[in-house]
Amino acid sequence: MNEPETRATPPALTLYYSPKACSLASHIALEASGLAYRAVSVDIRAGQNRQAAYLKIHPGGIVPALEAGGEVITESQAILTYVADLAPESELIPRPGTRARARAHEWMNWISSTLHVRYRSIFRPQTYAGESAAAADAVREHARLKLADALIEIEARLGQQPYALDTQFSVVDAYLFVFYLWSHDERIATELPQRPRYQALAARLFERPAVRTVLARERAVRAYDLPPEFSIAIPE
Ligand SMILES: N[C@@H](CCC(=O)N[C@@H](CS)C(=O)NCC(=O)O)C(=O)O
Repeated sequence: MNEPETRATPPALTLYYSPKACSLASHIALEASGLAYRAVSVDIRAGQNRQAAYLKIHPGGIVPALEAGGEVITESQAILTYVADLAPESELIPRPGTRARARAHEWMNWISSTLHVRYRSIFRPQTYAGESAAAADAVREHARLKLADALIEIEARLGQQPYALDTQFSVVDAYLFVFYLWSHDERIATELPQRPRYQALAARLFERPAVRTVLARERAVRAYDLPPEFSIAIPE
């Protein structure tokens, strides 16, 4: 377990995902890595994540989970980093010990702890508000404002470079892609700030074969909507 693993000695990999959930990032990373893996859908909307079979894999009933060599790894940032490190020639994350690597973790940690939380507060305010409907409304309303701030921050952080980490596509882009899709969810119900850099990034990612393969696979399980600018080109 403590020896570094590489593509030469990869463990058997199984990703548990739900269509259009945050697990989409791990799904794209695995596809982009070129590693052999199995993808198993655990549809949250159908409640499959709360069934005994899945709770044996992840007692919290959360996706993503990655089974790797008999162990289960959870948390998107951990899975994304592990998958990228397993296939170093895919250059999905900068090498350890570099500032670029620190930037990758800076992005991923912010996405997990801030960006994702804002969406969750809108989509499932009861996570933070408990049973009270009034508290849920307050959480949702506040999160809408905070989501707008986060999108403005993403625009600023993206700068002029083609990808989140400058010129190299990475797992950070896969992670950002998920939340670009989520920014088109009708439950947000308020106008969000313009996000041209984020949109350009998402359009660039949408052209990548790994992204298209994964979207087609997930949408065959549950045909989720894509932002209007993407819907035409997706192969069914
Ligand atoms: N911090 C976790 C969050 C994972 C998470 O929130 N997963 C959601 C889907 S996006 C989930 O499985 N929700 C099911 C539930 O809460 O019942 C990560 O980044 O992997």
